[in-house]
Amino acid sequence: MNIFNQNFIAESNKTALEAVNRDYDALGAHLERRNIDIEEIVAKAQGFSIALPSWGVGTGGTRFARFPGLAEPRNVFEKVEDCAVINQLVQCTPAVSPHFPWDKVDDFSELREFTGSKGLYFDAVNSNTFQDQVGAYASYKFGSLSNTSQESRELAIEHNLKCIEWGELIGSKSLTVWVGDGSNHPGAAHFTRQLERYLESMKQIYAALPDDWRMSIEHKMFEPGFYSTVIQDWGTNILCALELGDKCMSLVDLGHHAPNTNIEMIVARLIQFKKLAGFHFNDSKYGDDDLDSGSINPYQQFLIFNELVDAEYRKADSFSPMYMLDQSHNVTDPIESLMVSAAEVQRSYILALLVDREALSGYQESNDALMASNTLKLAYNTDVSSILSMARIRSGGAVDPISTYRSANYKKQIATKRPSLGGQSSGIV
Ligand code: PSV
Ligand code: MN
Repeated sequence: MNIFNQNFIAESNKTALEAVNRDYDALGAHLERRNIDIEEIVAKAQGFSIALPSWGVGTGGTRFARFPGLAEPRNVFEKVEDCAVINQLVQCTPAVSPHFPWDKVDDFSELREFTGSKGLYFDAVNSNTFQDQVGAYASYKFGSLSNTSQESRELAIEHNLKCIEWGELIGSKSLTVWVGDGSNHPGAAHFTRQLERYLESMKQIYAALPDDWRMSIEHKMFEPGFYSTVIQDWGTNILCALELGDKCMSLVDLGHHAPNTNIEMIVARLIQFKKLAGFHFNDSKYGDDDLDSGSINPYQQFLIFNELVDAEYRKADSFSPMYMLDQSHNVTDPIESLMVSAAEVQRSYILALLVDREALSGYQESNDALMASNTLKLAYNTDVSSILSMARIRSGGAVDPISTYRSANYKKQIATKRPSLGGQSSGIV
C-alpha cells in the first residue's frame, strides 16, 4: 500500500514552498557570513539516515497498561508498511531493524522482497532472549546468556545463531545483543561468574559471525534487573567488546544511563578506542523512559553529535556508527513520533556541522572556556528548519511530514484491513 504517492506529497507541499524558499535564502545569507555553504549542509542532510525499530511502530506500554491505537500493525509486513510511510515523508529512514522472534516469518525471502518493494532494507537484527517463548525447552527467568543453567544458556546461544541466519536471509550485516540478565537481590548473582558465563556464551555467537558482519553489545544500568545487570555500563561493555574481538563494538542507547551521565564523553571515549558500534536514540527524564528523541534534552543530543561530527571530520579510525531509533510511544501515533524523532536526530547532526571547529579548537588551546562554550551555542541556536525542509523536498519527502500525514488519514484508511487484536495488557517494546 503506497498511499503517499509523489503527486500527493508534491500537492501537499505546494502551499509551504514559498515560505521554505524564503527562509532558506535568508539562512543561506546568514550562514555565508559564517563561511558556511548552505548547499553543502543540505547535501549532508540528504545523506543522513537513521534506522527505524520494527517494534517502534506498534504502540508501546508501561508496566501498568497499554493503550493500543487505531490500525496497529499486527505482523512484520504491516510494520514494514508503516515504516515505508515514515520514510516516504521524512526521506531519512530507509532501514528497518527487526527483533527476533517478534518478527520471525516462515519465508524470509518474501519479507526481503516485500521490504525492498517499499524502498526499504534491513539494518541490524536484534535478539530477544528476555522473554520466554511458548514451548521453549528452557526459561530465561534467571537470565539467558549468563544463566547458571546450561540449558538456558544454550537456548539463548541457539537463538542468537538463528538471528544471524535469518539476518543473512534478509540482507542484514549486524547483530545487536541486549540481554535482560542481572539480579534483583544483593547476593543473588556472583558478579564475576555471571559475567564469565556471559562471555563464554558470547564467544560462541561471535565465532558464528560471517566475515562481513558486526556485533553490537548494548549496556543498560537497570531493568529488568533492578539491583544489577550483567552489562551495566559502557565500561563493562567495552571490556567485553575488547575480549570478543574487532567485529564486536559497544552500542549506546541514550536511555540506559544514570540521569545526568555525560553521554557525549562516553561517545568520545568509544570513538577513541575504536569501539563505537552506534546508537539507539531516544530521550529520557528519569530512566529508560524511551521518550521521543530530542523531546527532553536536545542540547545533550547536539553535544553527542558534536563528538560524532568531530570524528567524521578528522576521519577517526574505524568510525562508522549505526544510527537507530529505539523508543516506546505510549500516547502518540508511533508513526508521528518516529517522523518527528528522526527529524530531530537529523537536526542535531546538522547543527553539529555548523560548529566552527577551528575556532573551537583555538579556544580549547587557549583555555577560553567561555568562548568555547559560546562557539557550541552559536551553532546550537541556529534555526536549521529550512535546511531540513529543503533536504526533504529535494529527496521527494514532505515539507511538513506531520500535516501531510494527517491530511491523508492513513490509519483510518487502513483500519478495516487491520482489525484490533484486542488485549489491553501491559507490554514492553
Ligand atoms: C532494552 O531496553 C532495549 O533498549 C534493547 O535495545 C531491546 O532490544 C529493546 O529495548 C527492546 O524493547
Ligand atoms: Mn535499545
